[in-house]
Amino acid sequence: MSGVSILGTRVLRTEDPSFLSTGAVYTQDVQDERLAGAVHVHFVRSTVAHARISGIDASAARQAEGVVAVFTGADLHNPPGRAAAGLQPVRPMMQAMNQAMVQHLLATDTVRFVGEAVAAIVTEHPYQGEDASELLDIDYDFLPAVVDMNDAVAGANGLLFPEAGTNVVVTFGDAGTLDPDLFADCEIVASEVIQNRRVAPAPMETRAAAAVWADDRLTAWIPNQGAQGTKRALMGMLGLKSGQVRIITPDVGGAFGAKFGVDTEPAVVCWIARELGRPARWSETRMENLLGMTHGRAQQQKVTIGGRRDGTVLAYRLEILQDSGAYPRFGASLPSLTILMAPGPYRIPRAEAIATSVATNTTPVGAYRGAGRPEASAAIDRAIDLFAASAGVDPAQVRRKNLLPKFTEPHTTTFGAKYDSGDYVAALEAALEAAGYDELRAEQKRRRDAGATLQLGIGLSSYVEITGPGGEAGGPNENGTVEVHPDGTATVLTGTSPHGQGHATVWAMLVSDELGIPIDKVTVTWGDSDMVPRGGGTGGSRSLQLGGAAVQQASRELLDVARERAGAALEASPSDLEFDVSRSAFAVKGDPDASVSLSSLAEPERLVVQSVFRSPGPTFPFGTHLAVVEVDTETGKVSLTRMVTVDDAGTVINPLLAEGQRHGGIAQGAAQALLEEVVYDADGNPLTTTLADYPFVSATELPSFELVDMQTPTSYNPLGAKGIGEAGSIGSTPAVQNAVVDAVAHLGVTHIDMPTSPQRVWQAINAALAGKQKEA
Ligand code: MCN
Repeated sequence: MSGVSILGTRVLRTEDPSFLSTGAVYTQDVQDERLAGAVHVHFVRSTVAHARISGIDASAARQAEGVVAVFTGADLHNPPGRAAAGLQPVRPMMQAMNQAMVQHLLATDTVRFVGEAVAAIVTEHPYQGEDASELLDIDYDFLPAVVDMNDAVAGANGLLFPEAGTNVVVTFGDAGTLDPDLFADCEIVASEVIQNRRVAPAPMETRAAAAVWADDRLTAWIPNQGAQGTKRALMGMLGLKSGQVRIITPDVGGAFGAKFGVDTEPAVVCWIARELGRPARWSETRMENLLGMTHGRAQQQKVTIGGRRDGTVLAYRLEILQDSGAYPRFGASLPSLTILMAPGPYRIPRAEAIATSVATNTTPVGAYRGAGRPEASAAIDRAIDLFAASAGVDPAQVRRKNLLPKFTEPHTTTFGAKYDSGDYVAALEAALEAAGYDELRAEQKRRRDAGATLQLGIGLSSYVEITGPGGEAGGPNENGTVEVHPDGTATVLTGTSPHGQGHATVWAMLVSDELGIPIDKVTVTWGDSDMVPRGGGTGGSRSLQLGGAAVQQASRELLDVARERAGAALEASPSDLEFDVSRSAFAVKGDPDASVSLSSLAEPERLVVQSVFRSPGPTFPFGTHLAVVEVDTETGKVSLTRMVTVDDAGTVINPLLAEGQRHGGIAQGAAQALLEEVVYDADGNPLTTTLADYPFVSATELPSFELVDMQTPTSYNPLGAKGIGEAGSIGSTPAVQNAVVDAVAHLGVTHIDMPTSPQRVWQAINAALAGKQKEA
């Protein structure tokens, strides 16, 4: 017996009342008595992109007010006069990557990017470290900086790691195997080198750590996306055993992929706490965050696309150069995902993709919302528009013609991705209809004919992406534990780790839906490696389809256990009982008065079940984004006026949260197309080190988004849900970029690189007009 399901309804976030009243407790705010008397760590960071450290004189800094200690890379890795502390440098994550490219916890003999931590000053009070850092004398012997990815491949300005013998971190695929005849039968071939710029994740909460040791055991509070993965990474750096580490995840003020695992700074803070026998804390400034936290994207992409004059695409090639930054982190591996998703939702008979990741003297590159898939989408959807322009066919028509037709059984691409279900044409048509595509084109024509200053651009992107990938052998999986208590409340332990996604609300909805316990009586716990020792954390938009499914499964299995107990309590056969969700009670079929409440079955023995949900594979959400922009042809200024999106993530469990995720993703994706870019000068000096220089998007630059609902369930989990956390950032970037190019295409512009700043747009218009004049 069940009442009306709470699933699919717009339940307000249960997290919000405390966020809006008492406030969040970020790592910086943690008031734990174990942290009383903590010292404060300040990192002294390299001011040069590439240099050998010829000497560090810390004597004056050590005398400065409040200074407890000063540590350098040598103190950590080669302590003079005593055995090394067992600290491990960070090695590249994939075996195939050049293993000589190691990162020490503090730079030892060489600095490789501006912002690299060189020394740690430990003080009694915060801010004393910054003052003392003025007295720390670091001598650098400058080396040429490798800033441009193309220079890095060629080894033009030297090598970051001479012992590696190359700046190439890893290659995916082999240029030698590319088919010289790939485009042989194509009537039209279009090609362009496009820049998917480096961007900064810029979460509101910057990085931080707090650490204390007791009985040779570390407890560390670190903002992260998965305590278990953070623990593993920290154990590796500090040479610790599992039983020696407890990670606690306080509230996390945004992460966007960049708080997965752990950076070197928290490891140093943990080491310092042990070394000094005192708790230690660290939190960074915004400038340090922009310098030191991993950046995202940073791909140069050569796209070549060919086909028939009627708009049929026959062949596509993507050649990627990935900037890994100074040390190979997650970003170096991301081209593999870009390659996997290279053809997107299109049916392209012949497609090839290869990639090279290179080290440069810049901040390391990591995951950033979408991680590898927005790059694939940006490449193919820009290519589709280049092709449409060359063929003289409307870009919507080219998409319609080349999208894979609807499928309900998994479809395997030439790159080995197994798309679970999709209806890409329906998503395109829904977006076109919602936007009023034909009227928009008519309005565009009117403005073109009138030679208006403000031209209209319409841009499309049809995407498919992958969520919930990976997992150990046996497929992507996650665990969930549900316990019902005698007082009628329930607790949930989850291996996911929300930082804005609202799992506390949705996991409670799932429990409530199965067990009939009101959501305000369900407490969801995560992010403490002692309480939840196993878990894959939150990333790759995996949480609902794996972690949520595990919570639902655990609830169902708990009911099985409870049914046996209820049978004994009611002296009835368990099969003669039905569970009445509306009363949260078992009753004998046909005799509702003979009943026993679920909570009363939770004693004397605990009523608790842990379950692991395993999916047959990742799922593939899809959709179409349509952007409308106005471009001022005299100044190059772009205004994004409409953003119409269809984002199909299967069955939606909480539309309010799913829409919120779409909003955030669309904003970030549009921002990449319009504004955001981390910039370095030729010597590797970062020019975007404050939020005044780094044009972080805000509501003023964005229209109200027009979200169209579409839900094509997946069969890969009982919820029918795919991921929605990143989709917004995947479709929006190419849609907006395509719209900007479209607005000025009639002037002869064929491509404008991101971000489409007024300067770039103005230059593109002028270059196109000058070209036309020359032709004339
Ligand atoms: N949801 C739903 N129905 C669906 C899919 C999802 O109701 N079919 C709900 C889920 O219950 C959950 C939310 O939408 O509350 C997102 O779920 P999911 O798509 O499973 O994604 P994750 O929870 O795994 O979130 C990860 C994703 C990633 S990878 C990044 S990066 C990202 C993002 O989420 N970073 C964020 N969203 C963010 N939002 C905030 N506020 N801050 C970040 O750092």
